[in-house]
Amino acid sequence: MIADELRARAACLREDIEQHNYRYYVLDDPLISDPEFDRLFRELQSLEAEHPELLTADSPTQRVGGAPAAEFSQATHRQPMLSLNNAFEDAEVEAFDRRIREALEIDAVEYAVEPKFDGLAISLVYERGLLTRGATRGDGYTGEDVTGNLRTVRSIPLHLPEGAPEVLEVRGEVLMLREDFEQLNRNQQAIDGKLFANPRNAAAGSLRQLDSRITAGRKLTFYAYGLGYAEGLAGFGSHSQVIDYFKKNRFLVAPECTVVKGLAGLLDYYRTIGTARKGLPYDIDGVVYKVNSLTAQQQLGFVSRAPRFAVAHKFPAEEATSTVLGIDVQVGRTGALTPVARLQPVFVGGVNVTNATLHNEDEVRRKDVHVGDTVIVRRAGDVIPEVVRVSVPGPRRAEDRFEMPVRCPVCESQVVRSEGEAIARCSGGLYCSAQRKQALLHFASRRAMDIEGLGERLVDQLVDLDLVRTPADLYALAEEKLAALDRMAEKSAANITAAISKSKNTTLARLIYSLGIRNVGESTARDLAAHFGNLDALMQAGIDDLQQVSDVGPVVAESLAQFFSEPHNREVISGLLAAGVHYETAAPRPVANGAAAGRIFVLTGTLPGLTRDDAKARIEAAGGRVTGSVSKKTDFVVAGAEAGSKLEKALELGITVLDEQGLLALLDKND
Ligand code: 5U1
Repeated sequence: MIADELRARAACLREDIEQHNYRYYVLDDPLISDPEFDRLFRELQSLEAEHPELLTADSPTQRVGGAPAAEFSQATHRQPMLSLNNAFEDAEVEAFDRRIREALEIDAVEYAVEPKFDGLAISLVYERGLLTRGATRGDGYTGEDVTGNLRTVRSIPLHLPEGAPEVLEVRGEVLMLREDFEQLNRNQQAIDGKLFANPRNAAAGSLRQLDSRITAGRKLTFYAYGLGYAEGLAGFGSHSQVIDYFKKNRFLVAPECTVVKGLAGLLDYYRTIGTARKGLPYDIDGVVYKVNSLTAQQQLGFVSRAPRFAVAHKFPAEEATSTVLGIDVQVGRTGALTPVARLQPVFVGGVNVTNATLHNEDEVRRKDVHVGDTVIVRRAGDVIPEVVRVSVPGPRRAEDRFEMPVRCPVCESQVVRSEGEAIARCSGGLYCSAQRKQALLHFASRRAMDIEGLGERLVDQLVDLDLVRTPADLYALAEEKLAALDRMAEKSAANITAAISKSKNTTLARLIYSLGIRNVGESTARDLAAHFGNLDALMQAGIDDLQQVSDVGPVVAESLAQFFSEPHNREVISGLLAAGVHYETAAPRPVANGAAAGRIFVLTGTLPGLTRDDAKARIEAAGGRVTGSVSKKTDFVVAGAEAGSKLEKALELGITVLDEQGLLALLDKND
């Protein structure tokens, strides 16, 4: 066949295979048998192997995964991925509906209703119809770029049909169907591999694989439920029209999505789905109600980072019965002492529970929990399991009664419970090693300074051996010291030192959050960073200045002022800055501005319409980098006619190969 015919055949095969994928994975209505499908797939594979210039980023052959990545890069969402407010009781749903009716001044509201998946929220960006980025939700503003992994998910279209808008961001959930989860665990068992506690953990573990070939071997499914950033998209009148548009564009949408009228419609839907829940192919933890009219959604807007036009009506958390073996006291980051019931292990809410919180001393008394009692334990989603109530009292000997210790069980400092407060606290501050450990773990956590590998076991040793007292000490840790610790070796020590060093480059919001200031969570840290722009200004701000920041009231302002007035805290901050910790104030350049941004390209062969210099200039203008040789770090190889060994190497390493068209499609948004 001559070149044009081969190109046409490859295009035809790509389209056919994707159509069959769609019939199989989305419609559950295959048109051809598995062997017939395999034949088409193999024909495309061998065509691409013989003529690598025919390989495109959206070829279904790319769904098998590529070379392992060293790490995921960050992906900034052009429109934040918000979370939903929750409702647990009918009365809360009633209040939601009332607020909407009053705000819109109408008698009955039309709602789009759908199941609330227990999976992972995902954003998919299509540029001119080509899937260019898939990212996790992360903190709602910045997630992880997991495009390579998401390409392996068969129900995610790699490109959209003709007439796609300039940019389309589709949001939804990646999950593992129950039957795929059970099959995965059977396979894992057969190879003595790790078993997953529930489909959600299995989906999360599969999506966060640096080696997309592993993800490809796990059966994940994507359900679309919302629109994110879009350019050149025809206006929709309602959410249900958006859902229809997704279906037309080959996305999988929950068949339970529908439209109902008024409060009665909502509550009816909740009960219907609640009854059907056990028989659904996926885990859900509630249902979602959205005002159907998009104009009304806009009018209603948002309140403190959640849409006012939508709510998640959650199912009651799962409960189980267990026995209290003991009541321990845990010391938290701020010194709070929490009584925790040690339990006979029990499987609840998808995990094995061995500890459940009793919150505080008053709660222990109110629930009248003693060692030896049989209790009801509850676990909902990612929330810490809790003891709900006693179901059968135990023998209740004198020693079975819980007493809050008068001295901290870790550092023996005095325990103080201020008047009117429910929480008893260790007064040891950072003298208390438990508080120091928690502060370090918080500092290193993913949403804070994101120091991979600095987990509980290592922090315990670092603090117990007095190698680290404050977060600033982490930056002075010698690799040999780390390597000498229990369960550490040269390689792991080098990885940790590298992760610590990498964390020096951060954002102001993360740095503020990492300090662990009481009452300052992630979103407050972000607001403070945006308002003050630098740490000095924040540290010098008075109570009134602080309260100028949105959502900062007297309590948060007081916590901040108190934290920064403490010489010890100022010292830690100076230590961090002196160690080279520095921050970017502005949010990083949005990746959506360029699928090529930050990516490494290698050019090989002659492109039909671009000189090598042109191609290089365009890639660089889009924020990409062109290097001379192919390695594991290469993101794309752009291959033209008579491409040589670089192409072979790319195929060997599983790197995405683009032809000129593919490159231009990728770069187009940056022109
Ligand atoms: N099913 C569904 N889940 N979920 C989550 N729909 C849905 N919509 C969401 C979220 C966070 O957000 C939009 C209402 C903005």
